Amino acid sequence: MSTLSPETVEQLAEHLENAELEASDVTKITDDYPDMDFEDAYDIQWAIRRRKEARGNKIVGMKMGLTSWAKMAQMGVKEPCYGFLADYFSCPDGAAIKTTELIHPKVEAEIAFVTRAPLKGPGVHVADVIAATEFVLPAVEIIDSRYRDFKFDIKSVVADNSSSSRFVTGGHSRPLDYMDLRTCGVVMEKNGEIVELATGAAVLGDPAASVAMLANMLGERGEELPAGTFVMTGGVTAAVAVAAGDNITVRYHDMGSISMRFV
Ligand code: 0L1
Ligand code: MG
Repeated sequence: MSTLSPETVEQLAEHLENAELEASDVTKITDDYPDMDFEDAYDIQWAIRRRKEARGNKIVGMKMGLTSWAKMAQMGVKEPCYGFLADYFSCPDGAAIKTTELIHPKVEAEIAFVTRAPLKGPGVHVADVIAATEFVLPAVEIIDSRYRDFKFDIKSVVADNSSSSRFVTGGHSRPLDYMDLRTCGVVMEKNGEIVELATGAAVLGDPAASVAMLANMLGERGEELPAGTFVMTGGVTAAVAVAAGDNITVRYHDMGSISMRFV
């Protein structure tokens, strides 16, 4: 049940979106609104999404966050969350990513799905996701919480579009029946040194479970995942901080690799 008025939701959406667009950090919004609930938090996120669409941006996908124990432990929160991906978040493989447009970026190695049939919760399970998947592919997310020093709680994060900022796709897409994503190895290198490694099972036991959870969370708001949606399922490892001058390569078992540099 929402606790914030529609005017406050719009004000907070403007506040957080300005922080993103101006790359300037802010204090977590629950400091001022301690009683806000998850519905309020998602109301603010959806208001940010509407602001972007009204400005002409396209929504090109969805992401799940905090779906691995490594990420939950790193951030001290226990609930997965979702966010949306706007067109200008997307960067090509090999991109030079401008740190001047970001506050304190971190990279996450993820596995992404592209659907071919709609998924609408409640009740979506892994088998539904498998049946609705066109292909899977490597993706690296660059998160950038707008909160000072990445200090937040889960409701503040959700309102801030779950720290969504940039993402890079690359490597080779695969039909899901060709892959066992649970044993798909992922190795992240920063400046040529291995900094994180994991397999897909790190994400809720199976990255397909993350897509199912997203469809069920959207279902609570009467929303669905339309056919053809790109979905990032969450970092398989803890996120790695990056700064200008850093090079990141993520290698995936049998799906190629993705690289980017920060300038
Ligand atoms: O994609 C993510 O896992 C980010 C979720 C939000 C929390 C964070 O900024 O680490
Ligand atoms: Mg992520």
